[in-house]
Amino acid sequence: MATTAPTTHAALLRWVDETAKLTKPDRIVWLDGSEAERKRLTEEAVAAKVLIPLDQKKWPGCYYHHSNPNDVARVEHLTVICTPTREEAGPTNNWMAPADAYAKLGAIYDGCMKGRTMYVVPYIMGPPTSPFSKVGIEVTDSVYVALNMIIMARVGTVALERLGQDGEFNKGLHAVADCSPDRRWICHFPQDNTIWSVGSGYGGNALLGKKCLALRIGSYLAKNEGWLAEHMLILEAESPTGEVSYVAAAFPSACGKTNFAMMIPPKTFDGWKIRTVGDDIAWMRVGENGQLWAVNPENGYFGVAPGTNRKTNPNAMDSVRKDSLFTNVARTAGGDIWWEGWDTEAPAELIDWKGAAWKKGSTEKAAHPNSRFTAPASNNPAISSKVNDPAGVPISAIIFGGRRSTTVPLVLEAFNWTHGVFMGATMGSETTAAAVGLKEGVRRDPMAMLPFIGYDAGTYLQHWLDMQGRIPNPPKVYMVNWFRKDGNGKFMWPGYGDNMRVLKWILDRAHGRVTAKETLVGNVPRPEDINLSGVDLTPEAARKVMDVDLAEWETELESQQEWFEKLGKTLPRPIALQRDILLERVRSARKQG
Ligand code: OXD
Ligand code: MN
Repeated sequence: MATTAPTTHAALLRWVDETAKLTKPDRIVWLDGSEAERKRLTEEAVAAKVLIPLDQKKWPGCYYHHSNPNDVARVEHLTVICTPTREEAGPTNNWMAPADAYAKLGAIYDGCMKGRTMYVVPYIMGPPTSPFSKVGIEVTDSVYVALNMIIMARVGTVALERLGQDGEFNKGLHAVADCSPDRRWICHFPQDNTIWSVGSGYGGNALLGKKCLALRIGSYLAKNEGWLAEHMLILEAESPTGEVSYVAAAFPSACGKTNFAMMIPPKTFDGWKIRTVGDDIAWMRVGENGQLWAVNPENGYFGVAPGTNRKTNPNAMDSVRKDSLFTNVARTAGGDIWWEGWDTEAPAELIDWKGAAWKKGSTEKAAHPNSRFTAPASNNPAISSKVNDPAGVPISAIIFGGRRSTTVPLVLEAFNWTHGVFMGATMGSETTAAAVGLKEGVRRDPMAMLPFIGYDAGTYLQHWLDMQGRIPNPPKVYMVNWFRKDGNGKFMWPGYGDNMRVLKWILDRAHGRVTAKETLVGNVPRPEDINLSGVDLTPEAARKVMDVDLAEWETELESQQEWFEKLGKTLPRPIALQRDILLERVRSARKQG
């Protein structure tokens, strides 16, 4: 931690100087990423009541943070792509002209750090020596953000060393400022490799390496440089014979992504081991053997707490055991924590996420539904040994998943790359009436990237199609659905560890070990090829969860028209044609009865 700049990188020094002239902090502190620094910043945060220590015997190195109650989630309506033209941002993003955005936010930043410290956080997304990795500098007025960045990225001297005298870096300016929802903006300037975020201290808005750099700016860089920046977990699967494979999987939020990345296979799959490479983001490039190779640019987990327990995700529970931060969960006066979906019932009394007294039986939630843990990836007992490998890991299969109560079978294999891109482009997830601000029904969420594509969505799909020409040995592509319901509205598939059964079939296919049954909309497992021994499922339910119902598919394909119209004129023709072909085939099969 230094108050004089530990670098001679002229452009960096100039930018930090300009930023300080605008925001006018009392003090500038450069982070070095040392353990002593983490300790000192934590003490400062505790003294300022930004962090509350938990019981250090039970939760060593763990601290609690209440956010401003008006600032608890990503704000898609205030997230903006600032490209020279509106067309470059496309129909799925908010847009502002760069000059207007710089002027609007500049006025909010002006003097907003008076009386405060400006932390300069140099960081690397990706393993320090990897050709995949990118350097960012986040300037922030929040010690909480600085401490989260220390967990989520590789921070300090390591990043300045990689940058050298003249390396390229992302310029990230963040200020919580007065945390006013009226002066809250998350703006991205892809052409300037710049992010300006103001008015929020919440993770996805404020930890600029994550959604802002690794996905929005990342996807723009990836298109220009010929790679993929995706909202995907990366997992490692080791078979009983010691064969190690990797898959990348995209799921919209609330579909069990972290749980899948940290899955524990059922007892009947003894001998299979799942290890985590990443739980949220994958950067993928063509590498050795013409395969797609992936790295996880992050170094920690920023996970949703409610619903996480020793049964649903023991590895996540072990990951948060030490050196973790908890935001907006419930706590006890004695420094313990609790959230809805914890292993045990709530204690009689808690302090809720807003800091108010809470009594068991209250109709209010004790933890905010989007309360989070920030945990170092190195705490995960099932972390892959390849997580820091500069080459990344070779991807055998890409999986797209959503929450669909009908239509989408447990698993469907794409016929080819274009069909796989079509599957990703049309993937959707059901919202419920309870989810504020979202229309009930299926929200289309291409590759689970809807809020994260940093440019025009149709052009993004074209980039996916173009990648086929770059990948001599591409992964197979799948669609999965753990959430299909029976006639009584009950989930048919047990999910969690039993998803291993589906993953095993996917790997057997990817390695060419089993055949599949072709349906009009994709390939499905033959009953004998998917191991259901020991799973709580009647043969009839097993058939139904994997069934391709053509009447449902006709409705599904028809309903995609509205989405395609929204994407507009840049929707790639091969994607539109995929739908036409599938719909034609389904209609004619239905006519023939
Ligand atoms: C998300 C997250 O919102 O990972 O997708 O936090
Ligand atoms: Mn995410």
